Amino acid sequence: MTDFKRTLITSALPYANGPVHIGHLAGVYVPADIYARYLRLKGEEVLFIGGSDEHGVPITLKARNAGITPQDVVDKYHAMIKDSFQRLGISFDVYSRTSAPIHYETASQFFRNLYDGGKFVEKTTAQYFDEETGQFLADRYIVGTCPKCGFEKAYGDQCESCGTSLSPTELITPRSMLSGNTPVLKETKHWYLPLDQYEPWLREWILEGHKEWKSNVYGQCKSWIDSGLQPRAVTRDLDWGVPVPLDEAQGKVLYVWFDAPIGYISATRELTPEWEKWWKERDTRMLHFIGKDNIVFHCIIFPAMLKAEGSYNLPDNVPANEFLNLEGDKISTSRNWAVWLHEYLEEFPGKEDVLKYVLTANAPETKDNDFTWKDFQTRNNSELVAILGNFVNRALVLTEKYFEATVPAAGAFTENDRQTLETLSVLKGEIEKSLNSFRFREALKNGMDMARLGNKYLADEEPWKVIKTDQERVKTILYVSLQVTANLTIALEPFLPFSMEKLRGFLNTGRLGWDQLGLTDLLPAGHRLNPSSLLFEKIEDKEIERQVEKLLATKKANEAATAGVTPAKDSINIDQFGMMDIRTGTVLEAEKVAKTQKLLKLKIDTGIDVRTVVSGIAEHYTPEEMVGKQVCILVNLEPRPLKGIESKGMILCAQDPSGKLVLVSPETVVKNGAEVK
Ligand code: B3M
Ligand code: ZN
Repeated sequence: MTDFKRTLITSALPYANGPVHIGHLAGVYVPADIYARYLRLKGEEVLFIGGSDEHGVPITLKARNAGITPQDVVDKYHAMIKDSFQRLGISFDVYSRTSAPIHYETASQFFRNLYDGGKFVEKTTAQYFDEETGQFLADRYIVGTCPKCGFEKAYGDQCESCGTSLSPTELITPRSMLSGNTPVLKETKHWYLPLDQYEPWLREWILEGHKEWKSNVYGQCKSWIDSGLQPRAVTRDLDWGVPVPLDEAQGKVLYVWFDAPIGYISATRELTPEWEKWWKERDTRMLHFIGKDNIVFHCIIFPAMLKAEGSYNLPDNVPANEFLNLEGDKISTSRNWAVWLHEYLEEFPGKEDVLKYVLTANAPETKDNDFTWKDFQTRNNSELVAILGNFVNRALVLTEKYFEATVPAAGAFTENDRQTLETLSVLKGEIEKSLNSFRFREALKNGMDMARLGNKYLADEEPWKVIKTDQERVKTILYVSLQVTANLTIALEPFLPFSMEKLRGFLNTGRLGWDQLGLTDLLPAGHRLNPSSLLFEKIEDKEIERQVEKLLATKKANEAATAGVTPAKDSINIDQFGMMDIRTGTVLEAEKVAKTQKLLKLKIDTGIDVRTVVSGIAEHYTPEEMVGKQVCILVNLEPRPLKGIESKGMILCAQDPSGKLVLVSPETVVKNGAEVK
């Protein structure tokens, strides 16, 4: 690493088509936040950039399915994501979005610069087109069988089963996501970034120049480069995105993965007029925090774009993480298999730091890892409560009890006192070493070792016993313990910002800088402490059981969905249910409706009146079977004509996934007109 004056930290822009979950947090936002807070604490110049990625086909598909506009979709999720990040304490300097006008301007300009500089290759190729909807089928608008693994629902840009990146024309038996039809090939012109031309440079820059990158990142880059890079289209035939700024490109937009990383630049521009200092001055260091599925875009494609443009810095490091699983299963938005941040914040108020702690202690840094609720509880109860909380609580409470909440003056130090205090700067060195190489779980462990040090010290010295014989000695013991406590507020500040703020409140001290970490006189004798309370609370079994049950319900719902059971509808309130007037009634007469397969005409005594109902049950019940049966009937359904017969109401049936209909009847005969509710 060369000398640098400032650090620009970017974190992957989450797609604004759903809320953020623990996988996103563990992979990207929690480590990025820890690093940003660490640098700020060191007094370094740092910017931490975030924002929502609001383009791409999944967003337009979601909008289409919900019958709303793509802008409606991104407005909803951008607001939700931004709010939940803020509540968790992710300390972005700016959280922008790629539908912002400044982004349109920045991304268009970037494209123009490359275009004017002759950096693109133009190609007209045959691409799939849906004749029914009159649309080209880019990326996720098309599905088909994966040529590599045979998975039948591979997308036009990627097979989610084997991970291979694809182009639509590679799919076997392609189908349109819009109409389900087989698409036809039609010619269209696009602009390509000739990645093949950058291959020698990428080899040199990454494979020779960045051997220090994490092995998972370096390895992925090497395998991409070794398998040969192809020109990549940076435009698409879509109507949602940044329009291609060329007259001849009507109806075309920039590919989402072209505009999204430029979003980092737009966000910096939104924040400060000095944005160029952060992007172009060579003494700025740039770091991209991302998940492993984004490595190729941040290590190969975006750097090639920046290189082609010519005036921007390249990333110094891309500390990408692997994936976090949940209770042994891959996290999945579509299967609702996730712990959603906004729900966690509602269900565990005041425990923002606990989530960050667990996700860091168990971060998927070198391999995929598993989040379990049991582990969450154990880490809270046996680490945060039993190690950290217990130590600071004892130091504070004993000082309150013996010395009226005032830091006592130390006498002569024993060997143990000296060693304990000296260990503080040793631990500082270890935390720094871990953080500087993006090993966050180890850094957190180093930080917690400081609390372990304090616990061991108290266990060795037993001030609660010594107080009976030697009050002077206890003054020294608590002086030392309080210095350890004050050091903890610095060492753990990047990881547990809310809790350390609370602890500083108890200690009656302001925020201390990283350069003060390791000092042994942070709290002078005579300094008054504030009243304290517990830093962390135990999490009870029932809270964990509730979460496990919630996941179990999700699992059941998913199983039901695969078995063909329709998912539950949105909830309604009791008044809405009460609007339906359902009664018992007896079928008096029944006959088939002429020239139909499915319809029976029924005369029913509803207790209120005798009326005619036309019902689609002829394939399941004969007229003879129906006569005399007591049924349930929705009597206040608007009358409607069916095959020329006015049908007044609807009889209730259960329908199984095969389509079979069974009448819903009272268990024993009741008076006609009884209300069903
Ligand atoms: N939105 C992919 C993702 O959320 C994409 C990241 C963009 S970073 C410029 O995983
Ligand atoms: Zn595949």
